[in-house]
Amino acid sequence: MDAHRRPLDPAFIEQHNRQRLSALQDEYDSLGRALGRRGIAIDALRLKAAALRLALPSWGVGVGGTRFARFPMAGEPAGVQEKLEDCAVVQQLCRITPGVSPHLPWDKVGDPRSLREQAASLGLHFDAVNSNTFQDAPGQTLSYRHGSLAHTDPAVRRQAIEHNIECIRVGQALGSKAITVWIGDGSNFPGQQSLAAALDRYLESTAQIYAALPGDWRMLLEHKLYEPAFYSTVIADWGSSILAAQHLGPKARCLVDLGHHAPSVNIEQIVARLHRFGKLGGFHFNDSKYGDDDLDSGSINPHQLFLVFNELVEAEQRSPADFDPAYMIDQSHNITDPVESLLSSAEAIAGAYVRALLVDRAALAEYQRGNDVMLAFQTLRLAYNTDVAPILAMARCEAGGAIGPIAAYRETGWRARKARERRPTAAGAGIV
Ligand code: RM4
Ligand code: MN
Ligand code: MN
Repeated sequence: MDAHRRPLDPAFIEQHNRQRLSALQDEYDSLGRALGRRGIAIDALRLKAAALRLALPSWGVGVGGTRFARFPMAGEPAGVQEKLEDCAVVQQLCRITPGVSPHLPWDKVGDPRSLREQAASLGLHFDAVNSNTFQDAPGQTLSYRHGSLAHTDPAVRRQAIEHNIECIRVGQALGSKAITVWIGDGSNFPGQQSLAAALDRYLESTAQIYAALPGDWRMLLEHKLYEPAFYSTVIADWGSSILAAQHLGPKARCLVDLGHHAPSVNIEQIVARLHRFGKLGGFHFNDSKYGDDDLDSGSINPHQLFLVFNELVEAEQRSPADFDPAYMIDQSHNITDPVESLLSSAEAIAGAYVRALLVDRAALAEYQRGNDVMLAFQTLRLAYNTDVAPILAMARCEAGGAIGPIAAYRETGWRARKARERRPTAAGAGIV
């Protein structure tokens, strides 16, 4: 790999780390002794933290907006090439995000193979490709106003199916191994559509996409409760999702976007259920207070994120052979610098994972067997209350990332430099 194409100078990160390493070592050693007294080897945790992989959303490095406004930021990326550069900055600083999940047609280019090479030269690769039939692309023949894969008109369905098949072909050229299908189809008024027939049409369309999957590919079905449809959504919940995935076949799995559930739904239980039936395909990590807010991971409910990872760690230990969910971030950064939000989110997700690894599973199982409610709860509490920041920082530093990723990013002056170099964009890369 030609390291010279990396956007940040590694010597700069080394310099940043040199000033912080002795304090970090001190904190790491102290935590190591404390964990040692609990029978936990800190070095094994550090290696696990270093091996975690989270794909970045290509649309997440652009500045997003709401349906009221978008406030562009000087220096934000305009096209997919610039988006990759910003993803590479995130990866250089945190070292657990080498994958980028592209969105088509937003990231459409004439030659996907050269885009793949560009990504490789930046130290990146492509993860699951996302199809988009929730809006009309410029020049598109038929409109998705009344739906796409579940539309009443077979010609619209065909167009949406063909778009998904094209996404698979582009994804193959990019080196992806999965397609994520989220549709906006649904209804805004009672009586607007037959709830039963809409699902039938969806199943028929997705079966045709499924048939075009290469042998080693997965199709990730993403459910969402509401929006843009406000009365009913065709794949509204994990129940519809798992039924569809079972109907389609073994390559179809369910994708859990943390923001796509009703408030207070027990998402960790959904995770356990999906895994139990071999249908846990992956995640879109983000956080939410009210709905599909696409806020930074762990910013609103870090405990829920921990509980999700608690199920994942348990699932992996129970059946390691069939455990391989894809982890992706899906966020919209409306008022922060997206690079900083992604760094903060990667840290929060990795932190939830390492805390979940701290849970004494044997003790927990024993307390559960004996119905010792309080000590079972305290087993989780002890893990959750442990500050694992030194483990994450040490893992990052060893991998060539920054001990303090956001501080280091600020020191680089990346955004100010890009504000001088990049053309101001009316249409940015984020979602509105
Ligand atoms: C949706 C869903 C999809 C994402 C779009 C942009 O709400 O989360 O995963 O591709 O937003
Ligand atoms: Mn999503
Ligand atoms: Mn969403």
